[in-house]
Amino acid sequence: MGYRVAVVGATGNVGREMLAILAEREFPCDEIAAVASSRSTGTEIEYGETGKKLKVKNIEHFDFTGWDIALFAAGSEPTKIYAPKAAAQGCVVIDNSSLYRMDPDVPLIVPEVNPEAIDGYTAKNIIANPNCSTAQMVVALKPLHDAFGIKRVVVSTYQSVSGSGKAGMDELFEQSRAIFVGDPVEPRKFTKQIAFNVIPHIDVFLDDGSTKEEWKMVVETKKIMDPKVKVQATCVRVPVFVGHSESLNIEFEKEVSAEQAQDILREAPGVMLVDKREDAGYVTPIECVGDGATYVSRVREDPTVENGLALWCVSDNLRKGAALNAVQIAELLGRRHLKKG
Ligand code: 11C
Repeated sequence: MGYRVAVVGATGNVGREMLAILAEREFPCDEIAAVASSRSTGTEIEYGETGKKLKVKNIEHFDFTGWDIALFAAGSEPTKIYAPKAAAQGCVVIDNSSLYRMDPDVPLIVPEVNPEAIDGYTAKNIIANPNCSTAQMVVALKPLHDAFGIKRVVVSTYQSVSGSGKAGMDELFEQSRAIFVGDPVEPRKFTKQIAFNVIPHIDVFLDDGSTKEEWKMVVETKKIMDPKVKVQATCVRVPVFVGHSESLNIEFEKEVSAEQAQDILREAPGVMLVDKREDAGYVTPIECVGDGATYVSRVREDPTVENGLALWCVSDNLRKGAALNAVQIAELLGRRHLKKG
């Protein structure tokens, strides 16, 4: 006996990945529904590579009663309306938007980092999935925090355009083509030209001069891992289709060597250490597309601070950063709470 699972926002980048990952990981589904806005109603969408096609249902008329789990990848506005409705109808919502992440009654979960926090989901029947740049960072940081105690992290991100949805991917493609054929380049989704450029601006500006993406990395890391850890982030959009990269400088309470950190990371859940200190002995975003791991490379001591380390971390932002983490949460929920069979 399996679960009845609805994927809401099934036609978007993350929704499609959710369906693919549910199929790939053979999540025990008795029934699966692809749900989206009225624009997509009636279209067909593939359920992974199973050959099975799902007819997209209209969220406006979808009744969540009797459904066990709804994976939401619908953005904040529709989520605001339909996630509480689903939760009230008895379906546990696992939400990929930023709407509920900082709600004290909603657990914010990365299964490798804070699985036990999921037990608080009953307060609202909602569980939040973190921002993609936070998820991969905390997977890499947690084993090091457990061993050496992190005081402060300085992170600079190199975030792919898929983080801003299909429109961002289309814009990078169109601008690259336009530049090659000599057509004019018009920024639409991004504030400046993204092709052959980098943009130090993701999400809106806040009063202190940081951006909301940077703020998310700070507050989400504290909620998931440890409120005492200080984080300073600079988030940058780069002309890469899929895969977010991060350069991290970490200060620890305890003395740490690069070798000790490598040994810990080699065994850490969700981490893949690729760190050969030779040409191509590190990971780039292209190599992690379609994979679930958080790759860590370039681990080295940072002699400019006491007990400092620097490292490079890369992951598929649509997978560990979104869809995979959501499915892992569903698996965790099944193991700890919604047992079947
Ligand atoms: C980006 N990290 O790369 C964002 C996308 O809060 O879930 C995900 C935004 C979020 O643009």
